Amino acid sequence: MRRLFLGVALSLLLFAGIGNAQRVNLLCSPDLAWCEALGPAFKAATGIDLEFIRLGSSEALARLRAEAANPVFDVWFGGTGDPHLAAFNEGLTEFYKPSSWDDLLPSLTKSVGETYIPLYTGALGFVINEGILAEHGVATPQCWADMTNPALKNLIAMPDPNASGTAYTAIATLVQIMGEDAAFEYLAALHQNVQQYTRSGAAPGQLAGRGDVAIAIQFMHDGVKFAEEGFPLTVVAPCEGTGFEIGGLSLVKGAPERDAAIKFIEWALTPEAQMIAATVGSYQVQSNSKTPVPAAAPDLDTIKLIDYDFAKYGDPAERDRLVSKWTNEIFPQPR
Ligand code: S7P
Repeated sequence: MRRLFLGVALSLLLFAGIGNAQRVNLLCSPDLAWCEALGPAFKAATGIDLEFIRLGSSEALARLRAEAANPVFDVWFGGTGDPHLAAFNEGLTEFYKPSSWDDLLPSLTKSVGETYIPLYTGALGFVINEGILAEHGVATPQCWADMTNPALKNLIAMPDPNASGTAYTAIATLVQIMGEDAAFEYLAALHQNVQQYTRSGAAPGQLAGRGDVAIAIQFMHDGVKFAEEGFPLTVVAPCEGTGFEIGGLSLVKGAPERDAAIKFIEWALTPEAQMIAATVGSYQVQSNSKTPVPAAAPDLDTIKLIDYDFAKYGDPAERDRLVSKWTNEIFPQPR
């Protein structure tokens, strides 16, 4: 009897433990190595398990839309800000104000308001294989205007805005710098030089690193990572000015593990958690003002950043309109 009682008590304790076990299901959009490093560090800090699926910004938004009636993910970590804003506006995420809100860089919290939590920031630019340019006798472009030089035909790669948040940031940036009509004329001229539109925002840099193209249009911090990995790449900030992302962190509305999700969000914004990024080659500037800026991060103070209108260009209708316009008017043009 005593053994039976002990056995039943043990099972009850075990099941109670399992019932209380928390696990965060993460939709993770930055570089895979950063996503992979999060789980062990979060477990060590909190005892909570973490699983993730990695999807780029736009694909992550599509996934949240598809699962809106029955959410699977608890938190969306990283990815360009526009789709986080769209997710908030569509009721797919809810705003959670973390206890570290006042420690986050004011320029970032002011820009996005109480929609999503800024996780990091980084500027768009050119990632360049100077050896390939030299083979073609072309000088290193310093400005957006240089990129339509016919000598660069087939030498540029950029992501496809239908699949990539990075690409949408580039289009919205050009519209803000040039005005919409001139930006679309520019995109048509640039199209003549583009050899490949990639699904992922970081992929153009890999093409440039391998010498398949000479120039990638993408976030500069991704180019720094590839250069550090040994690819012959340099990064350039366009002279006219450039756009930037405010990478997001969002609590999924109806998150199955809401309490664990909030613990993850609180942890992810600590300097200790944010410092993990640089250890795996992700050189964005992290949002917590107490997180040291990695020495390898492109210095945003020396880059001419535009006054990016996040509210306007994060609006889902505006985003869809610009992406459709590019898809219908630019992409089909023969080259
Ligand atoms: O690699 C880091 C990074 O560039 O990837 C994020 C994002 O997933 C890019 O999404 P797309 O593939 O949809 O362009 C950026 O937020 C981040 O800086």
